[in-house]
Amino acid sequence: MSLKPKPVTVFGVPTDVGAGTRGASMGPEALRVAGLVEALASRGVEVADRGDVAGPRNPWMPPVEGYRHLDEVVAWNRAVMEMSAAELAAGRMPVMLGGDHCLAMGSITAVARHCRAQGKRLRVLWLDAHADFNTSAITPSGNVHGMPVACLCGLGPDALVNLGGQGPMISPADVRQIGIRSVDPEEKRLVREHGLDIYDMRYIDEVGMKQVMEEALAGIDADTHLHVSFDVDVLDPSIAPGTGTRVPGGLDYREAQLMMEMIADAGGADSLDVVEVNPALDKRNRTARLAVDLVESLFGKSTLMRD
Ligand code: B3U
Ligand code: MN
Ligand code: MN
Repeated sequence: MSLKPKPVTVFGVPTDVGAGTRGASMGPEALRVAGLVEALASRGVEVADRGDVAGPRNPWMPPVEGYRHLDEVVAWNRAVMEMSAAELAAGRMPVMLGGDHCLAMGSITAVARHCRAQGKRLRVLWLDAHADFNTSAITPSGNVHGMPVACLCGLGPDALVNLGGQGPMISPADVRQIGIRSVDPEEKRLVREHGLDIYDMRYIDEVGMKQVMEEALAGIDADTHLHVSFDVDVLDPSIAPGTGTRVPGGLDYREAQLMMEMIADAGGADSLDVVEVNPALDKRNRTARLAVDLVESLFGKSTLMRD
C-alpha cells in the first residue's frame, strides 16, 4: 500500500501533570532538538510546526479522590483536543509531542469525533509498557497517565469521559496494545473484563513482532483511521532510558523498527502521539533521538534497501 501523502502538523504539549515524575514537560523540545521536524521533511512530507499549546503549570500536589491534578489534566487535554480537531478538519495529520500519556485522551477524543463525522472506522495502536487502564478506584498512584485508555472507553470522571461532549469516545474493540509488561493487579482484572486486545511482551517473544503486527493491523482498510499512540517506555530502558516509568524487558531496536515499518507498509498512521520522553532522566537526548529514528520508519524510511 502506498503511503498517505497527507500534510503533517506537529505541536508540542509541554506538561507532566499526569505523571508521577517531573520532566516529560520537556519532551516536545527534546524531540525538536533531536530533529523530528527535519526528519519528516526529509521524508518528503509537508510539515508545519505550530509550536506548543498552553495550559496550567504543574502544581505538584498529592492525589485527591484518586486523581492527581485532575483540573489541570482536563485543561491540557481540552487544548490538545482543540488543536487536533482543527488539524484533522483541515485535512492534516496531527502529530502530538508530549508531555505525559494522559494527553492521548485529548488527541484520541478529537480523532474519534472526526471518525464519527466522516463515517470512518477507528483503530488505535497503543504502544506502551503499560495498559494505562486504571481508574480512580484502583490506581496505585493517582497519576492520570495510568488511566487514559480506561477514560476513553468510558471508565473515568465525567470531565474526561465527556471531553468531546458525547460520552465514551472509543470501545476496547478499537484498541490494540503492543509491548505491555506492567499491569497492576486490579487493572489486570479490569482489562480482562473489558476484553482489551493486548499483545504483551510474552506474546511478542513467542510469535515474533511480524505476526504481532499482522494481527494488530488486520482489518485496516481505506475507511479506517489509524491512530498510533507511542509511549516511548514501550522500548527497552537499555535503549530508551529517558522516560519516567522504565520497565525492563521492552522492545529492542529491531523489534521497534519492524513494528514501525509494518505500520508504514499498511498505509501509515493518520494521527500520532509521541509521549513520555523525559530528557531530565536521559543522557545526550538519546531517547528523543531514538524516537525520531522510529518515527521516520513509521513514515516509510526503510532500514533496508526498500525505499
Ligand atoms: N500502572 C501504574 C504505572 C504507570 C502507568 N503508566 C505509566 N506508569 N507511565 C500507574 O501509576 O497507573
Ligand atoms: Mn502510557
Ligand atoms: Mn507507559
